[in-house]
Amino acid sequence: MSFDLAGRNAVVFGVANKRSIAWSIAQGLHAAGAKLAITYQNERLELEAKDLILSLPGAEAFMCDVSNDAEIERVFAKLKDRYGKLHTLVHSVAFAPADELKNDFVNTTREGFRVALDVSVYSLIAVSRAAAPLMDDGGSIMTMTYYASEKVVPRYNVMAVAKAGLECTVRYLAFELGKKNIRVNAISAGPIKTLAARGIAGFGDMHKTHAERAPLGRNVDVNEVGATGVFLASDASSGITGEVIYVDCGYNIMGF
Ligand code: NAD
Ligand code: 0WE
Repeated sequence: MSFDLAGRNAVVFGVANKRSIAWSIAQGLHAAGAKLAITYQNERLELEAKDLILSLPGAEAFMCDVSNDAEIERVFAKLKDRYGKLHTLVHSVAFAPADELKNDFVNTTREGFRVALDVSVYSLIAVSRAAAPLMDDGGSIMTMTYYASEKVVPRYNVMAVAKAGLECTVRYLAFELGKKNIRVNAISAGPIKTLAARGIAGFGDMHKTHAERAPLGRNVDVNEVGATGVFLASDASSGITGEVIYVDCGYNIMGF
């Protein structure tokens, strides 16, 4: 599978370590010839993320906490300066305070709700607004979602509300940015053992059951998500916008 992204500039948000979905997409974009800017959240992740990012020839690393407007502004000013134009934006960021994914949904706190929707949903609007003026040749924006936005997955809780909001945000952004030939889509990935999944109680059992029920009889590999990201960045997906694309070995089609 080879898509040619030579001459394209991409920015990827959400690399924490080598298991991150963002890292898999970044590697795929790089292999297809794109020039990459990759962001990581904060100083705590800097050591691991920066080494990884700089291991990709030509890639540049930027720190950006997406809950901070000034940091987003600062990063896009640098991107404009360094690259001029942007063609692809990957948003692979989500967070809810740990307690919100442990406690009963009915006890969701106002602050937990605010943080989850701010980091996991509003940030897509903020980075898309900042990226659009750099996407003079049109562009492709993608984000990561999960099936629990539609059907209940116990303990995904306020993150499910956030993902439902995120998928809706994708449609509204796709509508408005369509006139600039900017496409906006979401990839709905099956469960993958990343840092964000690691701390979740019962994730191991869920992962196993998911594989048993999926039509392909296995779980998705992170590089299959990476390949879909490359497809969405490429002209091969030029007619696709506002969509949620499932990369879940077919799990979502099952009723029983
Ligand atoms: P990950 O932990 O590697 O990535 C999550 C990223 O979000 C991290 O890099 C983290 O630093 C970043 N982040 C959190 N708060 C931030 C903030 N305030 N500012 C900037 N960055 C921030 O885990 P992942 O599984 O690769 O998650 C990436 C995306 O994929 C998320 O949107 C997640 O919901 C989604 N997703 C994951 C799975 C799964 O099973 N792992 C399945 C479907 C969708
Ligand atoms: O989107 C996710 C996880 C997102 C996530 C993970 C954490 C863990 C650490 C958001 N916020 C936090 N906050 C933390 O403090 N996934 C799709 C993976 C996931 O998480 C689940 C799952 C699955 C699958 C939580 C409960 C049930 C299933």
